[in-house]
Amino acid sequence: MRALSGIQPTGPFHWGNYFGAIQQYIQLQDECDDGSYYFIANLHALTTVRDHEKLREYTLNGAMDLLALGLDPAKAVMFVQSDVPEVSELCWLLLTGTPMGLLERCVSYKDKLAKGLKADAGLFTYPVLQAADILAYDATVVPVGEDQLQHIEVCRDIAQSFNHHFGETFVLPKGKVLDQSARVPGTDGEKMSKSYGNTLAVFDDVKAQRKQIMRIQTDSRPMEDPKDPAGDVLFDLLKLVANAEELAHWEGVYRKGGFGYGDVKKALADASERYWGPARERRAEWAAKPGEVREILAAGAAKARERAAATLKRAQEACGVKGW
Ligand code: AQP
Repeated sequence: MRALSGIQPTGPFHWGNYFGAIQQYIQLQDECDDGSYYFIANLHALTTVRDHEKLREYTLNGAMDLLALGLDPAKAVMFVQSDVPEVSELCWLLLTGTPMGLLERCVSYKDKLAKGLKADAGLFTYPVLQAADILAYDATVVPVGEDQLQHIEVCRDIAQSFNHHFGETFVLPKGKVLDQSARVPGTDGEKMSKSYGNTLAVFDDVKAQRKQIMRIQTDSRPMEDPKDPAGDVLFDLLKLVANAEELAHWEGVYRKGGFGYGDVKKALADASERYWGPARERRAEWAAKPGEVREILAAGAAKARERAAATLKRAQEACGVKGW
């Protein structure tokens, strides 16, 4: 098994990124017998971040976040997407055979349009660059949140079509989601998403995080009514950071009724502070060592390039743009 996944440096990483994806990266770095590759997707981020200083800052911060959360460069290859130019070249080979209709059906693109976000060709063709990212490393498994599963299907379609036309070239990957956190809700109950302004950032300072938690939207059911905790945003978030005892307590309180959401928010803020405390300390240590982080990323890029170059050559020969 070989794992590959990327995360966009479009802003501070949030609970959805961690519980949906990063948590899996950390598990898989121990489980993959054929390596694991994780990258900061700065080329993808260019579709949203237009400030070059911010993009640089988010890229380095993203790497520091991953290290603080437990990614270990001795076990996994960590790099920045743009440091492997072979992938962009592979992307063109794939784009030439990708039907427009396949991309037009992508939900994340349609959602962004529906929410009034500006669409450009980069956003529209995002799944093809993502396919190149995955196929370049012959990844067999792609740990992601639920929102990305459709893109992995698109990747498989593109790879199958290429293999069909030009002969077996690409390994077909499978997406992997965690049942309990495949779609973490944001402070408005919608999918937590950087571009929707509804996030709880992993590394916000304690005060800012409390403020965000206090802003979580709750329903207006009468306080005295018993409530089903299933599907309740506060309870869903509590499940991610609270221990079993606290959860059992709050489940009982919900079912009994007669409580205020303010108390649950306070419990969530306390649990969050405890849960992220150790990673926050490690994050402060990495922040003091930007040179070391850059070295880790450069070493990772060298390993990643070697693999991507071999795949690119295979694809170029298969489709006839090399060896003529
Ligand atoms: N709410 C979520 N629940 C579970 N998983 C999630 N992921 C994102 N949001 C949730 C997973 O995090 C990984 C990295 O995501 P990304 O930064 O590459 O882009 P994204 O999925 O589009 O994340 P955002 O926050 O929603 O960013 P914007 O708004 O910029 O598009 C992916 O594996 C994703 O599934």
